[in-house]
Amino acid sequence: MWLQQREAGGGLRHTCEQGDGLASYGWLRHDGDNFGVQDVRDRGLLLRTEFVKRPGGEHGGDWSWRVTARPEGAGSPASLVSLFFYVATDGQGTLRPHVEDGTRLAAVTGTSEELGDFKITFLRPTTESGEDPKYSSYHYLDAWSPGLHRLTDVVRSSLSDRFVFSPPGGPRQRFLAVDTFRGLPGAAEAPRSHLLLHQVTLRLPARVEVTFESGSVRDRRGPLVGPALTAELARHEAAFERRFEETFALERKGFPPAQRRFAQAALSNMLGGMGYFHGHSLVQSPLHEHPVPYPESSLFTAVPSRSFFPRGFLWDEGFHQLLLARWDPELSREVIAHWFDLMNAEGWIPREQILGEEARAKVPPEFVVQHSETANPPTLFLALQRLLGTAPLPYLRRLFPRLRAWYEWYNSTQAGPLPYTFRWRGRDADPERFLNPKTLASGLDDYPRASHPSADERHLDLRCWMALASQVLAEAAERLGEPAEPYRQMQRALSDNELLERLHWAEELGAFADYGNHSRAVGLRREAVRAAPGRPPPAPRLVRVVREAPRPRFVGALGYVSLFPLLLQLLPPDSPRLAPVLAAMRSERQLWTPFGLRSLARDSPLYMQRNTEHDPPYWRGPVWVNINYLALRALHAYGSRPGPHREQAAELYRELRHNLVANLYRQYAESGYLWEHYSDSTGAGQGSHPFTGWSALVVLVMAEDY
Ligand code: 6A9
Repeated sequence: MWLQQREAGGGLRHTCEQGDGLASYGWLRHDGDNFGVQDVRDRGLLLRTEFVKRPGGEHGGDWSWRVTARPEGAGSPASLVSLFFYVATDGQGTLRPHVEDGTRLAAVTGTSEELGDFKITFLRPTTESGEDPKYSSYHYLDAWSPGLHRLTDVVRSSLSDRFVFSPPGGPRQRFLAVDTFRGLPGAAEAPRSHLLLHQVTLRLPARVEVTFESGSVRDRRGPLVGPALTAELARHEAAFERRFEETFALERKGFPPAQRRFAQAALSNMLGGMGYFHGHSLVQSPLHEHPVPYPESSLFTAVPSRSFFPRGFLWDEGFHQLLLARWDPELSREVIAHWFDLMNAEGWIPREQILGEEARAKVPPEFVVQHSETANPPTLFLALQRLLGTAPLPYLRRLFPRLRAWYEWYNSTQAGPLPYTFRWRGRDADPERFLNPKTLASGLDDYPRASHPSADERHLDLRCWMALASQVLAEAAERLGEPAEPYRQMQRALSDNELLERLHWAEELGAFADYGNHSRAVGLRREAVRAAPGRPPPAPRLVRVVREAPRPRFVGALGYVSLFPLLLQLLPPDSPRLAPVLAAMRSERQLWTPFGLRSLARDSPLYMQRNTEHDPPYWRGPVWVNINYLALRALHAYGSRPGPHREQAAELYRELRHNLVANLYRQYAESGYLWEHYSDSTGAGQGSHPFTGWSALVVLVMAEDY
């Protein structure tokens, strides 16, 4: 945690929150294992945090952190800053403080189940170069918290402004420091976390180092601090640069240094954002009246956004692993194994993983419950496809029964009304409340589907995902010598273009489409809401009006869903449908923008329409990187296979790649972030940020690694 001691009092920061408006923050380099460098830019203060791990012993070895704080931009030099370093237990383990001179927490010794015995040492601060000691004030806190999710409150409620910073010969300044802990306001919760916190207060610039030494490491070569730490950081830095170039070859491809740093930051944030979560999901199943807690489980996973969505999302993860599988296939296999271990007895994996108190603290209650009939695209098959060739057979053998169970779950629970059709379950139940009831299961939330949800729907994207799943299952079965024919047979049926056309080609739209009970004339009408007595009238409510009766027909929406037969490469290179699909992609009236492919055609009825007064358009226009990645991957393939559209696909590929990369880089350079999605009219980043989940696939696009 840190605090800029300003005359006005300053604000304590623990985590970087999107709403705080920080100029930027994130990992610049991170190898996912032993090394990372991160910058946090907070209103005139630049914090650089660096760590190195040194493996050894039986508990993961030693590590050291270095924090360098300096003023930046409009920040005033020599301003007073506090850095807080803490250690806390999480339900088990013990901690013992070692205090010097009454207020300086010099070290913490302790033990825990996972770490065994350890010692954490807080070194005395130095100047930025590390050469000279730096005058500082020290305070410490020894407190109990109901859990890790309340630590900020514990510290904030312990701050007092009765302290005065008075360096010899320098100006005096009042400041905030931790004082005695008097308990948290509100209902008493049982203590679960023992917290020991070390506060250092000093003038900028400065540097502080912290070491963690594991009790089971023998023959330590001396502490990992000062010049030794500098040398280790430099060694890891050079190794990272080499490995990055060996893996992605961006320098060889001619990307200038600034763009390479952008790509490194994208990868590093995905790696550095990975988390190890533990807890249980809350699940609503048709068997129970109320949601029930699932058994506790652990999940090692990447996340879409470190600050805004710091938890696992099923279909996001398949995209994350496309990138991570290139950087570190073993890490990727481990993550995928964790995900498959979350499967229930029926073969279902919950879509959003909100495990533990810390994760739950970030989610509004209405989003916590997962529904056991709701799917999410099986993108883990995309990642597996990439890993199949090199995955060790024993790993595949253990995974295979789960792959089969998952596949069968989709086949049996998401089946459509006709043979070889599929339907997402769990669309919004109350259609009258929405312009078009959402389909969260598909991952494309508000992308237009049939206006009146029914059992007669056929969803094209799910059908294409199942073709991919069948193919990957067949390949896995073949590698293991298991019967592959049922999967091959399914793959053939799902990629039979004649059948695909009959089920999903909408002649009137000139595109592939969903089918269902659909009205072409649906709108939202403003309806005044009566004011409560003595209150100002609330904003008008939007209610849905249906001006044309729905009937079974193709859904008149052209967008990402229409592209799926191309995206997952189910169209043969000589398909007569390739021409109209490519034309829709390249048309500026439809999907083409200078920033990437937009999610819904500009001439589509629901283009950029709100779904309710509270729901702005999401997958109804903006440019999303995951689908653009799939498009590039497909265009790259069509552009390198003989066929009548080879040249056109190759040309589209070059232009689209250029547009996507140029815009993501420009937005990053201007705003300091990668974003959840991008405006199709200006290219500006939108939604959650930093979003270094699938938006980080830009690295693979730069590398042309599909
Ligand atoms: C809302 C907000 C403080 C929505 O990237 C994760 C998912 C995607 O899987 C999905 O395709 N995102 C996309 O349409 C974000 C979903 C966030 C839902 C939770 C809570 C409060 O946060």
